[in-house]
Amino acid sequence: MSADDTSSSTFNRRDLIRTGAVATVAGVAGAATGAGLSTGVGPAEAQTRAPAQAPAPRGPAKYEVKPGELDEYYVFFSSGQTGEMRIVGLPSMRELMRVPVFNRCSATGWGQTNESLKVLTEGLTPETREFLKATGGTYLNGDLHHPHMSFTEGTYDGRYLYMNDKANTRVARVRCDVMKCDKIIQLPNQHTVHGLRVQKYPRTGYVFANGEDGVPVPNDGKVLNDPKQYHSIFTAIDGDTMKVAWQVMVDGNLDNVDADYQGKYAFSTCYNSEKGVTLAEMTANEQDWIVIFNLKRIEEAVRKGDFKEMGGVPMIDGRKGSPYTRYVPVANGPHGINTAPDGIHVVANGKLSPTVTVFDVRRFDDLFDDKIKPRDTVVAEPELGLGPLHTAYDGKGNAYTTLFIDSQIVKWNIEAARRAFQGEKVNPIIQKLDVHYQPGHNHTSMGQTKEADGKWLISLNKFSKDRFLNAGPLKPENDQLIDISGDRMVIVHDGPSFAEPHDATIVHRSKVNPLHVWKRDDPFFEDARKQAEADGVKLERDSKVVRDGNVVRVYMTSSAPAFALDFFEVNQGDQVTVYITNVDDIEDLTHGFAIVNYGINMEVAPQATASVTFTASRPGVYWYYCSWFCHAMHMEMKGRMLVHPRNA
Ligand code: CUK
Ligand code: CUA
Repeated sequence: MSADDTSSSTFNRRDLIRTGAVATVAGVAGAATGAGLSTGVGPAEAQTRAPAQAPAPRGPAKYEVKPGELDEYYVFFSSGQTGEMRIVGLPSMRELMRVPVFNRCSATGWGQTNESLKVLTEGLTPETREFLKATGGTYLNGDLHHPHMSFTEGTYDGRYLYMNDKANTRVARVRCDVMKCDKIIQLPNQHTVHGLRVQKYPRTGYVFANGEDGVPVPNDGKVLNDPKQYHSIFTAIDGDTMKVAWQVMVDGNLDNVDADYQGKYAFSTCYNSEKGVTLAEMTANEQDWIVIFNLKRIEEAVRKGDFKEMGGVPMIDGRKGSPYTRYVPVANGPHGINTAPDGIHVVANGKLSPTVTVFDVRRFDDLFDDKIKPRDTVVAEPELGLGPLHTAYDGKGNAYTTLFIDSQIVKWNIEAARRAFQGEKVNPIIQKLDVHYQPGHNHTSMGQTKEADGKWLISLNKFSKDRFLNAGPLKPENDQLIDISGDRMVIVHDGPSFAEPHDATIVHRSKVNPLHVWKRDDPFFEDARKQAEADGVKLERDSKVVRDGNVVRVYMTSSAPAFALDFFEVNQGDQVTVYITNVDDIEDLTHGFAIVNYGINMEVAPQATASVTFTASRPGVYWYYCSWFCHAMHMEMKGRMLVHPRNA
């Protein structure tokens, strides 16, 4: 780090504090609380601040998204252990929607409706189904780390978002036309899935999922401390069918993954070359790897049958020495891995080492043909600072790396790093910016595509400490918005977020075009439609009760401000399914259906059908009501369920 870098970064922190104080004194709401810079800062305040933030010539007005205006970008955020996906507008950083995926959602009924339970259960492994029988058939938690949009020819195509569940080894898909999860699968043979990214070219294609923890294979409880029997698994999923295409058994623990822009390779950071099972063992070596997967060779092996079938999927042996993989040594404990928009460079982030390692993907062909040695694929290894975790790009040859321990983002030039690696006296570091505090992932606008536009960077900081009003010992994270359109990075907004956005994908709004109301023939409620047909019912027209022994189906339309049935009767012990079809087709006219003291609530958006099944185990009168505010008479949108007592 040069003297200039040190001083500019210490200046930044002091300046931010001073800026907050100036804004407060000037009576401008918000700068100190983090909201002001993107909303209400006028020209007078900008002038006051100018001397303090010397090299920041641009006025703050451009960050403002006025009331009624729309953002330029969607950000698809993960939510870590909350288990949902979040949609945020950028640059306003306004949260637009939460999409339940691995979690149970009280507002939408995700995890309770038949439609969502189908998604949540149909892709579980047979062993898990058996295991979950006692607890209702589905997991109630998830740990969603990495949401990534499908690609066509190196850029986003607006079809799907894919994401992983680190907690229960699942991969989910969200349909971008309705922003609902339509598929979840659990990966066999694998123990956790951490890194997830998708094939960029020619299209997605594969969804790559890293198995992080090694477990004995088979994991039958007979082995604890025999490292030779522990294996980590790399999985490629077919993103169209959401079925596992193939798996590769590797040495070490896989962390993060990315793919090239040529459609030939995927590559993962890999730690624990020691094959240890305790922290001391896992970090004993000075060196770990990135593992490169040769997609064409693996596909060929699957065609020719060079695999073992395990858990119903082809398992390829990709351990060291295999023709399907190459292991390139890097410093101990690499974490993020990110392909640059130039289609050439791949950066593996050091984490335990202050360096990042830069690879040139054009050399991977020669590596697999054994014409060069593994380390010959490395073209730069700049020392950036403490705790490099993830790197983003601006499409202009610069990279932005988070430094977890230093609480900074370092902007550096890839070409300069290459020249320095060849011995030239050049410092690739352009600027170090303090962020608040301890950043994990960072992301640039369209930066994971060929269309990186170099306008915005967000830093997903793990700690917020003093940046917001104290809400108790459990604190939010802090997602900071940084303008990178000029020569210097400038923080323009602090945004608190609840546990725990690891990762995000910033997509220009021109790529995404969701529906305003559901289409009646949507596959999401196909089962309901089929059942209704069998019962001689047309969902959007008929409201009636169909009895079949002690199985009862209640069909009901909803149209503001009334349910078509204001009353239905069942018997204690009946298995009841209520199908609600929202026949309103006005944008934003969502109804809900809740039954008091029965623990039931679900959302029914315009033109959708939703259904819920329960046992009418308690007798009495139970009001059901609309739970989504739909009309001036919303409070009156209700009816009664009478459950006749069993022995009456
Ligand atoms: S990981 Cu969390 S900071 Cu799961 Cu992408 Cu790096
Ligand atoms: Cu329907 Cu509120």
